[in-house]
Amino acid sequence: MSLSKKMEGALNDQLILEDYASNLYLSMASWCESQTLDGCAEFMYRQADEERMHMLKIFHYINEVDGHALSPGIDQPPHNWPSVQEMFHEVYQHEQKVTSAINNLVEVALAEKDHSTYNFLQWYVDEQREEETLMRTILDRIKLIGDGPQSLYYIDKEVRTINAKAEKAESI
Ligand code: OFO
Repeated sequence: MSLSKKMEGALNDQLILEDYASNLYLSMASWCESQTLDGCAEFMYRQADEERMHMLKIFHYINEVDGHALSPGIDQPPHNWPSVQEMFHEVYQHEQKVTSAINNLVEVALAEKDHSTYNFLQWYVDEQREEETLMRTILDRIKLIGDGPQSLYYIDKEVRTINAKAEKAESI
């Protein structure tokens, strides 16, 4: 089987989005470290690696089905955030954007009657649901912890715990 040009183009566009997410999260990891938010940094480093893996999985798929995967260009992500709360809010918004891009890809696969790509994309549909839930959990905890004087300490501790759980769940 081979990819239609439309499907190939849409998958190549997704490579750009996944790669940008990886760069954005790497930049966030670095900012967290600069703020001595080491738990948040660990979380963002792991997310950056995951996004790179998401990008590569699509990359290999395109070539496997006789398309041509195009190595995505690098756009500079932001390097600073006004607060860790706002940073996580941006992560959540980015994940929502990726979810809607994945949904569009599924629509293209259906319109092209490309059942192989449709099946391949179901992994991403599940992954986006999990990632949105994870980011919402973090935002809810941040809201609960509030803005008190020690909030950063507790936010960082909480994110470290969430990260350890997510890491464990992935290794099962
Ligand atoms: Fe690639 O899952 Fe998030 O963006």
